[in-house]
Amino acid sequence: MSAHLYGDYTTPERFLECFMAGLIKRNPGELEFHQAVKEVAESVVPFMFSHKEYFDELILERMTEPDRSIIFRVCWEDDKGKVHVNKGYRVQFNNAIGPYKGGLRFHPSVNLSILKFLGFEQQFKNSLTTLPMGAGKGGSDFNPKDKSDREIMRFCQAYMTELSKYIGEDMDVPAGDIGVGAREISYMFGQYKRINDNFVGVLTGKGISFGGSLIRTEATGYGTVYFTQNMLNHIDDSVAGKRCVISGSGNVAQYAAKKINELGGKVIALSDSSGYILDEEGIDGEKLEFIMDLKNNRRGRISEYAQKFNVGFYANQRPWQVKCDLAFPCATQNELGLEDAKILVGNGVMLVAEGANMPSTIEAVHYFKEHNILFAPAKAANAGGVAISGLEMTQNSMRLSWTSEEVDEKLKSIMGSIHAQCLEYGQNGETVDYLKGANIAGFVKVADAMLAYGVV
Ligand code: NDP
Ligand code: 2IT
Repeated sequence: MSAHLYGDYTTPERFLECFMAGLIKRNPGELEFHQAVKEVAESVVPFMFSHKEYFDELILERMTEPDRSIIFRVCWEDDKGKVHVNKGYRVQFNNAIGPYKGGLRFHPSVNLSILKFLGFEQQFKNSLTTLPMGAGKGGSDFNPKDKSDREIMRFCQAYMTELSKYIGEDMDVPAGDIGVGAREISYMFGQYKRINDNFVGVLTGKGISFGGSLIRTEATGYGTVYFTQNMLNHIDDSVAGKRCVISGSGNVAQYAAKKINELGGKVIALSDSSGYILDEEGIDGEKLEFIMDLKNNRRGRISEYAQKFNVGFYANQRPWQVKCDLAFPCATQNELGLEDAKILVGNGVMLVAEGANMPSTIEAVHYFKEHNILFAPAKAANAGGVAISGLEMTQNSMRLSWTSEEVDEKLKSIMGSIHAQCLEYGQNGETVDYLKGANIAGFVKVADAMLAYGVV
């Protein structure tokens, strides 16, 4: 065995400790990044003990160091002519199995740690989709709240003016994430096209009239519910009749709610960063349409739903205290901690599916495992979004568009294949450890490609 930078091979536990200490030393203060790596390493390190070639070639060390992190200034003017400066980022994590691929997040909390955790996770998620996509993530600490359309447009143009130097349809293909939806992707695509004078699929999540894929908007939420359906079918159960609680009310939450309703489940709670609403009658039909209009067009607060439909609004609280069968954290990272997990389990939750990226803390994930709760980790459950982004790239390259039905069928099939990969690596006697299954299945494909390239 070759000399190892941080290793002590006595036991997987000892190696993990040394490896994490090295990672923390090399990436000081990046708490979210440490957390995301630890969650993967807890599954992958024991697996590597029976696949020593990954140790010898320092594959895990390589997979935890991005290819590059680009940080730049974004300068823009508001409606009053006042100048603002934000930070812009693109972390190009790994292109072993395809062009860098992953979303852009505009939120005041964005920093390098958050984008590195997201880019790191994206490697495994994109690998699981079965499509040829590497991993990246980017964004800005720009806060889109209370900005006019023109301000959003000027910011997106300024951001893309710099980002355009680093992306390309076969090189790096960004998409949406928190604070970046169809409106922002359109402004950015327009700016890229203006700068480069070529019409190529350099972003996904585009409008349908200019190269977007049908079902991309719905894909993450739908995919999360399809994955849930796979897990429930595996134990001869279904979504029908289940009480469901969803956090968030953005893109992922909205379409998770829509699909749950279609499958006969009942969505009783949704939230935003100011609190949650509880509607025991179920949030469906025109009530869900009200939320979509509120959030996507009027850009208002979820409390307006409580006023309009005369139901409870719980300010500054998360919805995990609501008794439910299925819980779908679909807002943001670390929104579900150990105390929340205890309440959910105490109230009889049977399944938790992560629509958001890393919404559960490591302590919450361990607690779910100890209590045999079915747990769908983000990199498997929410992979439908980037999967359909991959299919948008395919359609752009072929210069054709598939129908909604065709794309939806492919989405179902991809989510089924991710489920099968989780079973392959996560079956544990009678039960399935979906986290372990997703981590190892996602790891193996990228790791084998990296091994094949030699030392690069
Ligand atoms: P949106 O911007 O459409 O919606 C985000 C939702 O989460 C809003 O309801 C927002 O509330 C809430 N939220 C955001 N930040 C916080 C916070 N710090 N505390 C509490 N609530 C918060 O984003 P998406 O729906 O696209 O993304 C949601 C999650 O899903 C993210 O984790 C994202 O990374 C993940 N994801 C998204 C994919 C996609 O295709 N869009 C694909 C895979 C994963 P408010 O409006 O009040 O800020
Ligand atoms: O976290 C994610 O997978 C996304 N935000 C979607 C990325 C993409 O390229 O569609």
